[in-house]
Amino acid sequence: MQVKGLPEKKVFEELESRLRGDFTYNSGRIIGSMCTVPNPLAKKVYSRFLDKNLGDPGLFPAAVEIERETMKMLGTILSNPEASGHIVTGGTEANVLALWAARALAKKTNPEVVVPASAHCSFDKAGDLLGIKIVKARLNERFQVDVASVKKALNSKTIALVGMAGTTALGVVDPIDDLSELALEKNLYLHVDAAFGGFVLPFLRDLGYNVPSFDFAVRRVCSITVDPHKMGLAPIPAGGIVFRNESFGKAVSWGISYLSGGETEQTTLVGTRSGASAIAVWAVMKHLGREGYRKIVRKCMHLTAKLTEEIPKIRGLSVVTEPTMNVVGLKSDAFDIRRIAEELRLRKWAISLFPHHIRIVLMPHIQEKHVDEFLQDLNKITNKLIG
Ligand code: 0PR
Repeated sequence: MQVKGLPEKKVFEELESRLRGDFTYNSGRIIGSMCTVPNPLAKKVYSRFLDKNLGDPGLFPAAVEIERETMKMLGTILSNPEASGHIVTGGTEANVLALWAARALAKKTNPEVVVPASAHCSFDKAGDLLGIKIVKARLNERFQVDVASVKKALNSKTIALVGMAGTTALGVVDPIDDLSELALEKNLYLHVDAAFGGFVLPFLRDLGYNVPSFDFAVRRVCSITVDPHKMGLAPIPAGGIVFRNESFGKAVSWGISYLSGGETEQTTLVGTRSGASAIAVWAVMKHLGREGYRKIVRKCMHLTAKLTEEIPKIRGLSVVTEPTMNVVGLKSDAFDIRRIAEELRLRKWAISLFPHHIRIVLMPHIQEKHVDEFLQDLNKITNKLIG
């Protein structure tokens, strides 16, 4: 670090120029990511309340109350206004907290958790951290977890099942009802990872789409991950761990006695944590309301339908599966998908590449003209590869 400080203007100048090299959402080129431009009000609110620390409730009881209300709002879109939980750094931390609670409640040695083969890598991280063996169940032909395979994976050490409501690769929803039946029968914890889908499925349902049950309306669902910093339009970091009721989160409560509020109970991994994140989620949910999110999801689904319709018209290309939400899998039986990804990246499209497909996510920052340009480039690329 230099000895003499730089004036504000100089710091900004250098940062503006250095960060110009990054992709921007508004360019429409970020077409494979699950994040987007935060809502303008959420951004303002976030920067205004940066000093709020939810890790010291005695200092910030009002901010704690806002977080509590935020969790009720999240619970309400997930069919359970009695829900409780926390705004955390993201889906990874939320999934770690869910498995932490499940482990504490089960009190078994050498615990195992059965997750779908499609589960996000955060479950592997959680398993490694918590000393839980993560067992992967097979998928069926529609890329949902095969419940028979889950059943087969169970043994006396199993403590929990995980279902996905919007897989990372394809946005697929698992048969949560069937997982719930199984979990009830075997007395297991059931966690649903709706990190992406949690801010899509409730509004798709409102719009009249046929949405499978995935939330707290399903009997055995104990907790849900839902990330405001994905389709919730909140600033990063904002993940959500929502428990059916307080008792689940309390399974991992830690008593802290020396803070300003006296005896304090912490039910999060992190101590000092951002109040601004939780307050910004509260603000964007209040501001947009169900109607606002519905509108956003409707536009994303319109573009998803367009892309899904147009892709098969391009020689050699098709979609992996009919999308449930605004995630499209692009595959090819004629070309090596890695070649297509490479050509797209050369043309400055930021796409995600999975082993057998390219993932396109039609986030709120994507406009119709971006989809048109993308399709034109796909046409050019396939023509070039055909030679
Ligand atoms: N659960 C699911 C279903 C996810 O898809 C993700 C991440 C997580 C949990 C973990 O969430 P955090 O990354 O918030 O901890 N899904 C995105 C993905 O892996 C994360 C992401 C988002 C990556 C934007 C890149 C990006 O530009 O694709």
